Amino acid sequence: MKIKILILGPIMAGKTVLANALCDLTTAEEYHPTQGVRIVECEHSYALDTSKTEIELWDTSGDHKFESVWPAFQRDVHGIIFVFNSGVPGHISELLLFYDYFVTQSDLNNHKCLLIDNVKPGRGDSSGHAHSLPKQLAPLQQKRLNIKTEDDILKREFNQFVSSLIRSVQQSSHSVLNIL
Ligand SMILES: Nc1nc2c(ncn2[C@@H]2O[C@H](COP(=O)(O)OP(=O)(O)OP(=O)(O)O)[C@@H](O)[C@H]2O)c(=O)[nH]1
Ligand SMILES: [Mg+2]
Repeated sequence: MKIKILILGPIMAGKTVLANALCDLTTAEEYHPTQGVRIVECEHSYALDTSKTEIELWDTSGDHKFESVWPAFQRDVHGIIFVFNSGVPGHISELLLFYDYFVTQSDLNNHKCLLIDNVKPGRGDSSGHAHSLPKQLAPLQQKRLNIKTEDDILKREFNQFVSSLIRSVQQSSHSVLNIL
């Protein structure tokens, strides 16, 4: 089975850092903006499935100059991880733009989304409170953590998220078989 997961969010939110952390790749110290998209693959063992699931992580650019390829990002997607920093002005409105295009307009179920509020140290908000999110985003699973230093928590969340995506793919293929 192959699962396609999009990583979306504003420029410099930490999407590339997150994709690298999940695939055990190292990230360069200096910032390199992603050009369009970078696809990285990792494997996942799901407890109820002895076969390994291949996961395609689509580490996208937060830059709107790549909007023309958003339809290709969207095609055959199973789940979305949104990365943002609630302490950075403008990130929540950017997040809503991505949410509107990739979830609301695409009719994707909120259960197939995970929100990661990346708390970067040194921004003065690392011990602060999470900034409240707009009500449209309330039904989404969300986690506030530092991607770089809390990668064990990140991996645990990710594994749970992927397991739930696999379950929903299996359930929908069972219902198709029942119809046939
Ligand atoms: N200290 C710290 N730095 C971070 C963290 N997340 C991201 N950064 C830094 O922030 C910068 C941007 O991170 P990226 O992951 O490249 O940002 P991006 O969301 O992929 O940005 P685009 O590809 O341009 O859309 C990099 O210099 C990272 O090293 C974090 O959790 N802690
Ligand atoms: Mg990037």
